[in-house]
Amino acid sequence: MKKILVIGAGGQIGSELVLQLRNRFGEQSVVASDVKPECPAIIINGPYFQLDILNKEEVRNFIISNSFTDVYLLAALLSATAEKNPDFAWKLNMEGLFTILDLAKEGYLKKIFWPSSIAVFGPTTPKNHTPQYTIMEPSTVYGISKQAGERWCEYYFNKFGVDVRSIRYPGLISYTSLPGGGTTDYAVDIFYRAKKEAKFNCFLSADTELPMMYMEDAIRATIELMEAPKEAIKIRSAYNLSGCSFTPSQLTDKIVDHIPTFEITYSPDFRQLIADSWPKSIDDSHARNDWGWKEKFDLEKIVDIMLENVNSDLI
Ligand code: NAD
Ligand code: AKB
Repeated sequence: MKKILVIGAGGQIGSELVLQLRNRFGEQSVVASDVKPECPAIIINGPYFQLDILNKEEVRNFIISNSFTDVYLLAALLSATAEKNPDFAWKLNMEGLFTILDLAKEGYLKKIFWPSSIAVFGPTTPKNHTPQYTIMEPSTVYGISKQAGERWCEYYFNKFGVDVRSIRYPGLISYTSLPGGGTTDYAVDIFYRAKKEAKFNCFLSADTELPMMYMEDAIRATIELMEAPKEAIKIRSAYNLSGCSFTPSQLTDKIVDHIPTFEITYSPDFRQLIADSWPKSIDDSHARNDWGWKEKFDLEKIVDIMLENVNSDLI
């Protein structure tokens, strides 16, 4: 019997992942947890527990006493927030991973999902169709933590047989909860502003191309990777994954098709440097070959769905 714990379940990915996991494995089999005291409204259909991943003893006791089989570890500081608090970002992003990897090493967990990011790449990485295996010299604390995490995941698999799986997510776009402090957040914020006041001041420049993905694709990829047979998973660091790539200016053109009065202005800030260090597009042929990945949402579909569904009262 599968018993799943999602840590960091109150965030942009976690809230949607919990719902999909509950659809698939049953409401009572998927426990959501987060450092937030209140269960976010979107996931009140099943069990919720307030859990701080940095409280190692409590996390260990909770996982062991409840006989969880699978953990999805999502708690982290994202790129922009991490640059403002590098010491804490390193602590949060790394310590929690070791707590969970060690539980699996000791035989208390069967499977772990831990997300990586396109932030593992850096300014010296080839920018177009960035390969799975290439130069990786991340220049942000977030990227350094994700790259180190990938190395440790692969190490725990090789050395101790820990079944840990990971994806280098691109920027994720969704409307159910607001994003949590990343460099790609502009591609979510823009829809709220477009709907609310038909204008948006973008913190990246007009021609900053970045890899992006619609959340439904990302959640499907995550569950497909976790459900794939063990032998199919050839990469134990993290898989490159691609949805679509676009610039703020290309995104604006598509929004204008729906809201002709929409106007964008540009005031690049510290996040521009982060974005400039990341790939423009990703080669995800390993994910396609190993476990059959294929995206469903292109830029046009994303814009249609987002404009129809964002609730601009939230901002
Ligand atoms: P988010 O910031 O929206 O959510 C993170 C959640 O973790 C929040 O609900 C927060 O309350 C919780 N959290 C923070 N500290 C905690 C602690 N000490 N204990 C327990 N929970 C804690 O982030 P997200 O966008 O959902 O990202 C989840 C993971 O996916 C992160 O590891 C992130 O690096 C990765 N990722 C996200 C994206 C993206 O575009 N959203 C892209 C690449 C990788
Ligand atoms: C961020 O911008 O920090 C995240 C990511 C791509 O990891 N969305």
